[in-house]
Amino acid sequence: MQNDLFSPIAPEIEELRPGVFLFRSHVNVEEFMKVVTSTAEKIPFRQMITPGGKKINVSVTSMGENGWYSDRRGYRYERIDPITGNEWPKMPKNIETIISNAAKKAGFEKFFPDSCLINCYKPGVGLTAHVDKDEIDFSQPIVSVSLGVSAVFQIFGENRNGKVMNIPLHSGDLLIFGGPARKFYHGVRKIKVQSHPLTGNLRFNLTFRRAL
Ligand code: MD6
Ligand code: FE
Repeated sequence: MQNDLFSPIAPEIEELRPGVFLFRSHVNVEEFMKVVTSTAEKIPFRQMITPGGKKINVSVTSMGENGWYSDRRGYRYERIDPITGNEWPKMPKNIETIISNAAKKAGFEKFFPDSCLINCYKPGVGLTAHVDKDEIDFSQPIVSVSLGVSAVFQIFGENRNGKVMNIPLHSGDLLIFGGPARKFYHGVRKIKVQSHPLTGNLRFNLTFRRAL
């Protein structure tokens, strides 16, 4: 389809920089929020501790075969939640399909996530610059879905003092982080006080990963 300056239709997918693809308003927010709620009913959101002993501001839970976990012993993926002793809730097949299909459109043909980390942000909470490096295969992307109030996602590049690219993320947006960007520093600015009909003043972010 033609898509020039005068086209009234926004492109479905935008490549913001090599390896970073944005799909605006791509997912059904109610459908994804139901999955967040049912996951949190089984494994409640909690603040984890970094290996250095600091409490992480963002609250997290997980679904899928493996859940991301952090404490004094390090960052890692666990099959069983160390706190509840339970398996992480299953990743619904329809959700996995939506994610794999989006990855395919960005050129990642065989992305089958085995983990989804769910972040919960209250107003004033952000995420400092980091690289996700607890996964085994960096040729696999990370696919993220934003729900609730808006945020500013920041990409710094190969080191954390690189020139920052600010990307506003709204409810329903899907972002793919792969290729050369997979090892780029990125973070989330402190969330402002806002309101969303389904989440109140909260933002949720789901990151689908191939961990192991
Ligand atoms: C967030 N996202 O948007 C945090 N990491 O709340 C991430 O840290 C992230 O969105 C890797 C790939 C995509 C992401
Ligand atoms: Fe990240």
